Amino acid sequence: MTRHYLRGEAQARFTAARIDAIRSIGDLAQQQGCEFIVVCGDVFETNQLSRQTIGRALEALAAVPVPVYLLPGNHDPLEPVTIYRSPQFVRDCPPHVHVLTSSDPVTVREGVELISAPWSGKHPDTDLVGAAVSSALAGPRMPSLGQPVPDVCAQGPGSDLVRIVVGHGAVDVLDPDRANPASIALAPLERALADGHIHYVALGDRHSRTSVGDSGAVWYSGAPEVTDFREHFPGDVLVVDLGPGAAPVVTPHHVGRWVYRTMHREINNATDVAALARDLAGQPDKDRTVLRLALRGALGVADRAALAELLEEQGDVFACLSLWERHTSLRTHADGSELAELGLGGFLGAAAEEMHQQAQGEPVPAGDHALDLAELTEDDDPLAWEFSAEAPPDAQSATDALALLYRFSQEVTR
Ligand SMILES: [Mn+2]
Repeated sequence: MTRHYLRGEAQARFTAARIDAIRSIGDLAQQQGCEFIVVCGDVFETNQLSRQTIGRALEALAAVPVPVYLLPGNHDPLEPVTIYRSPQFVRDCPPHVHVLTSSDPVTVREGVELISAPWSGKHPDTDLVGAAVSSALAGPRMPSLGQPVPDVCAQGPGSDLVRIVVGHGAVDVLDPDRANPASIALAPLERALADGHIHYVALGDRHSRTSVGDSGAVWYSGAPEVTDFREHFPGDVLVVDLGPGAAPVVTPHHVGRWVYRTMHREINNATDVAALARDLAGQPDKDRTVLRLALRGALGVADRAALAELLEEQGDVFACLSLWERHTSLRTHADGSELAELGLGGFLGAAAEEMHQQAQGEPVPAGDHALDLAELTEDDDPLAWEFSAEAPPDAQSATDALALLYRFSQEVTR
C-alpha cells in the first residue's frame, strides 16, 4: 500500500508493518487458543504485486501456527491474473494456508464449516454473500435467501454444526450507494442467524472495526493496520468464541502499531506555539505516527518563523507531519519591530523595508522590487508558503516573505 505523503524510509516501514501484522495475528491466535484464522478479503492490495511483497507475506504466513483461510476480495479477486494462481504463490503457499476459491462450504474440522463468498472480479452484479448462504443452506434446491429457510435443512438448528459466513464488501445498511447490486443484504443473514442456520458472519472491506446490526454476530474486524485518518478503531483483529447454541463472544485485540492522528489548534502567539511544541514533543511513537495539524490564527513574523522551525524539526521525527490545508488558516502580521531586532543592513535591509511597506498595504513602484518573492518559495516547506510567481504583489505574500526572511536571518545569526 503506497502512501504518497510518506517520504524516504517511512514508506518502507509502513509497508513492513503490514507484514509484521501477519506475525502479530499469528502470535495472538496462539495466545488465545484460536483454532484458525479467516481473512475476509483484500489480503493483497492488488493482483499485481512485487515478488518481494508476495514472498514476504508468504514467509510471514508460514510462521502462523494455525490454519489460515484467505478470501479474495475486490482488490485481489479471482480474475484470470489473480495473485492466488501466480506461479510464485502456488509454489510457496504454506500447506496450512488455504484460499477460499468457491462458495462450496469448506470443512475446517468436523462440526465447523465456512460458507465463503470470494470475489471473481472487481464489479460483481449480485449479493455474493446472500447467494453463497442460500446455496449452502438449500443444497441442490437453491431457493433465494429471501424465502424462509426450510427447517428440514439437513444441518439445521439442533445439529452441532457451526457455520461461519466469510464475505467481503458493503452491507446494505451501511452502503451509501443504494443502487449497488452487490450490497450484502443484512436482513436475510440476521434471519439465518436467528434461526440457527448460521452462527457468525465475518466481513471484510471496511477498515473500521464495526458491529453490524443488533445480532452481535455480524462484524467487520477492520484493517489490522491503519491506512487513513477516516477510520474508526483500526488496527484491531477479532477473537471470536463460537459454539453451537451459544451467542458468539467477540473480543477485539489491537495488533496495529501505526497511528493516524489529527490535531486542531488555535495559534495566535508565542505561548500557543510553545504549547504546540510541548504537544508534539509528547506524542508517543512518532516514527509510526502520521499527524496532520489543523491550525487557525494570526501570528507575528517572529512567532510564524518559530512555528515553521518547529514543524520542520518535528517533521523529521514523525513518519509524516503535515498541515491539513482545508482546515488550516494562518495569517501573519508584521509590525516591523522583529526585523529591526535583526539589524539587517544594505540590500537585505532595503528588501525588508520594501516588504514591510507592502505588508502594510503601501504600494511599491512597479519594476522596483528588491527581491523576487517567487524565488523564496519552498515546495517542501511544511508551512506551505503560498507564493505564486503570477500573482500581483499583495500584503499577505509580503508578510509571509517577511516571516521567511526573519527565519533565514535568525539561522544565519546563530
Ligand atoms: Mn474491499
